[in-house]
Formats: sequence, C-alpha cells, structure tokens
Amino acid sequence: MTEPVLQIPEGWEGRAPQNWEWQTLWEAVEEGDHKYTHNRVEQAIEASIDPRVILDDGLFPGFNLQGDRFSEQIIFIPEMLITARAMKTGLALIRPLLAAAAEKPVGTFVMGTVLGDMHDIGQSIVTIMLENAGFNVINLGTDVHPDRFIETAEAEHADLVGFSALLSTTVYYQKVTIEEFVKAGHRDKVKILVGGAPTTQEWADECGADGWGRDAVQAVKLALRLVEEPREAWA
Ligand code: B12
Repeated sequence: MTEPVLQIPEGWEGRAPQNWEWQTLWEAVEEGDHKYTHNRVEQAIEASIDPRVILDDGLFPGFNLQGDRFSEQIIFIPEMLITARAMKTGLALIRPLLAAAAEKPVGTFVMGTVLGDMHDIGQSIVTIMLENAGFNVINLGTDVHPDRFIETAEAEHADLVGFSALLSTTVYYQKVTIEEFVKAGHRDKVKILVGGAPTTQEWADECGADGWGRDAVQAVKLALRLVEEPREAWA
C-alpha cells in the first residue's frame, strides 16, 4: 500500500491571480475545516477566480487526498464526513455563481442518489453544472426511494431524471427505479440518465437507462442532447 499524496493541479498558477496560494485551502478541506474553507472560497470569489477553477484547483485536491486515504482505509467515515462537509461548504458558495441566467429553463431535471446510498458530492456537482447549462434541477438528495423519484417527476412534469449511485450494492436500485417508472406507466415521459463511479455505459444499457455520464461535463452534454429527443407528454 502506498501512502496517498496531494495531487497538485498542473499549471494552477496560470489560472489564479499573482501571489495567490491554494495550499491553505487544500489543507482546510483535507482537515475538514469548513470555516476556513468558507472564508477562503469567499476570498477566491472576491478575487474573481472562475468558479470552476475554484472547484478544480481549490477544492478537489484536499478532497481527493482524503478520498484516496478513505479508499485505502487509512481514514474512516468520521474523517471523510468532515472533509465532505468542508467540500459542500465550498460548493454552496460557488453554486449561485454557476447558476444559469437563462430566462426559460432548457428543461426540468429531477436528480437524486438512489435508495441506500448517502454519497452526494458527485451528483451535487452534476446538479450545479446542469443549472449552469440552463436546466431547472430538483435535487432530491440521497437515499431516494423509487416512489419519490416518480412522484416528483410526475408533479414537476420532468423532462429528465438522473440516478446517482456510488456503491456496487446500490447501483442495483438504478435498475429497480427504472422498472418502477415502467410499472407506473411513466417510462416514456422522461429520459433517464445514470451515473456514479461504479457505473458504465454497459450498465446503463443493461438497466434500461437512456444514457450514462462519466462526469459532470458528459452528463450535461448528454442531458442537452436527450432533452431534444421526443417524449410522451405528461397528461
Ligand atoms: C466521500 C465518500 C464517502 C462519504 C460520502 C459523503 C457525501 N456527502 O457524499 C461517506 C463517509 C459518508 C461515505 C460512506 C460510505 N462509503 Co464512501 N466514498 C467516498 C469517496 C471517498 C468519494 C466519493 C465522491 O464524492 N467522489 C467524488 C465525486 C465528484 O465523484 P462521483 O461521485 O463519482 O461523481 C462524478 C461522476 O461519477 C458523475 N456522476 C455522479 N453522479 C451522477 C449522476 C448522473 C445522473 C450522471 C449522469 C453522472 C453522475 O459526475 C460526477 C462529477 O464528475 C469514495 C472513494 C473515492 N475516492 O471515490 C468512497 C466510496 C464510494 N465509498 C465506499 C464505501 C464502501 C462506503 C461505505 C459502505 C463505507 C462503510 N464501511 O460504511 C459507506 C456507505 C454509506 C452509504 N450507505 O452510502 C466505496 C464503495 C465501494 C463499492 N464499489 O461499493 C468507495 C469507492 C471507497 C472504497 N474504495 O472503498 N463515503
């Protein structure tokens, strides 16, 4: 086992103002210091650093370092949770900056993490990027029962729905949720996207989804394409 090391984003100096430093933010996220994270992200926003740069160069390095340690079982749930809280503090600040100024939404997207799964960092990033692309996103959070996805899609007349899953045991609920949409007679009224680290295009095909997004950028491209495709109208 090799001790994970901080992966410093290549060329970050070129994307930040002169004399800027990210080291203290990398350490704050790593240590789960959400107050410092909040202050430093605010300073980065005030310094007019692009929010995506804040995410990639400022927030991800410390998060990924702890994530690698968690995967290697060097740290455990409590430490990972406080790092995730710091990460989410930063995400909450950049979210409004990325939100689209579009007058009419491109479409309505219902997003959530499937039943039994508490991971929400990835789907929160996909949500922010979708909003940035002009979608009205209703995020149901984590541990979402299939019925809740269906009720919300129906109430909101959703165009697309997205299921995130990070555990090899919970990806199964992506398939179950799609089957529940079929049973409810709503499958053809929405386009369904699946994602999350253990998922693949093959899995998306197997579980009956309309598409799979490897990351937030692919998710947005896919959503923009699928929203143009014909669907059965909501009554
Ligand atoms: C953070 C984390 C946690 C945190 C979650 C906090 C939170 N608020 O999210 C906590 C500590 C709670 C946690 C708990 C557990 N975790 Co955990 N966790 C992680 C960790 C470190 C990072 C996950 C993450 O946020 N990645 C970063 C985001 C940006 O990536 P992402 O989610 O993949 O999302 C991107 C894409 O997948 C895609 N995407 C995501 N969703 C969607 C949805 C759609 C529709 C689309 C199109 C695209 C898309 O776009 C995103 C952005 O680019 C990973 C290991 C790792 N290094 O990845 C383990 C990991 C996922 N966890 C794991 C495990 C085992 C657990 C626990 C079971 C541990 C335990 N013993 O209890 C529990 C399960 C709790 C539960 N019931 O869910 C395993 C899963 C193994 C497996 N294959 O099943 C991993 C891989 C660690 C490991 N190697 O052992 N975890």
